[in-house]
Amino acid sequence: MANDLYLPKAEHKFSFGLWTVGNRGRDPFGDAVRPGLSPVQIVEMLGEVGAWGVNFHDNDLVPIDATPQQRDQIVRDFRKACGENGIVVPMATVNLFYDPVFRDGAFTANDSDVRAYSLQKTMKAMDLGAELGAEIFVLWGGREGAETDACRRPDEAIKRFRDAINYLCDYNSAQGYGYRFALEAKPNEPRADIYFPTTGSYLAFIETLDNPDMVGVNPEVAHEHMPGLNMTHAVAQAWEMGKLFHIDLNDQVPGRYDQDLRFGSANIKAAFWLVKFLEDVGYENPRHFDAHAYRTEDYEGVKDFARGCMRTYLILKEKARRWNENKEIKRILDEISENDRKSNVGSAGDLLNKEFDRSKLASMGLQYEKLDQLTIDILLGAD
Ligand SMILES: [Mn+2]
Repeated sequence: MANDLYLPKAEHKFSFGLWTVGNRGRDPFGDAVRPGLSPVQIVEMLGEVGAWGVNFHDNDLVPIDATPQQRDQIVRDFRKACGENGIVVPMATVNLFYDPVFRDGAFTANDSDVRAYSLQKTMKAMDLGAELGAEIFVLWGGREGAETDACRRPDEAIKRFRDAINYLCDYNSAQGYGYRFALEAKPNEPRADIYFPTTGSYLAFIETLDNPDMVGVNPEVAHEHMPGLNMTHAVAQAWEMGKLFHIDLNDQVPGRYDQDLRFGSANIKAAFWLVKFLEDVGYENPRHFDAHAYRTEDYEGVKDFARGCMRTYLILKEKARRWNENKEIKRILDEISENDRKSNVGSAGDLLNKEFDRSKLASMGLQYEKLDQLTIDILLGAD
């Protein structure tokens, strides 16, 4: 059956955070619309919809004020539920944004006690993740920013952030956890401006760390689309540098507040190029959906949302296969690659003496209109 193509399987490595399907629909203007689900209930739901993995912030799983005994009981129950539902824990992260203590940032806060507490909280979150088998540790610095640059020099914030990541890399080595850290950029929200606003900012920063090999990025569709950037280009740069350790899939209309929409639901063409890229290059790390259901949905609607994320990915994967096998597209791509092979730059002396026919080079149509329409035909099912 053709529709089997669109059923999620473990090999697809589809994961959801506890905070995604567990999202209760709170927004800045309204309270929760759905009852809370326990981590065990969420794992049961993920098993039911066919997901492969579950991720968590420390406090999604263990409340910030839990006793050590409560923590251990929660971990036991959660581990059991994962086992019973065939769900793995590929990634863990730390919440350094919700508690009021982080109002001025975590690793970049002006108060050194806040910075030290943030490191301690992160190390404990790393312990928790390692206990449950996580191999990737995501860091999203939601509060690492400013409303006014009067508060600190931004280069000081960058230095503090570097010190924190170096410290955590040392802890990772000392404990033998073998985590790969994945830094997640966002330009703004909840702060007016967040440091390291784009994936490219982090890719440059990583090279300045003591252990750059231990650190990569976690690009998120919504975070690149908010300022109108091209997610696939950010992902491609990370991939080409060997830094695409994790990915957050969702959707977002550019220029709006942080929407975290179901994957592919707003910009189907952008989602297509992203899936095609990931599949063409053979990306094998988790495919994490960092999104949540509309505020209008009940429990069943949340499952529709989760199934929809995975189904859209798999439909687009099949569309990418059709794109790669389309004869007309292949013919145009062959012509493009012929043009790619015409010139060999050679030595500087040879190149300086070579004559180019500029007007001829500029006169030939490149057929990108046709290529794009063939893409649209495939996406709309008219191929
Ligand atoms: Mn995210």
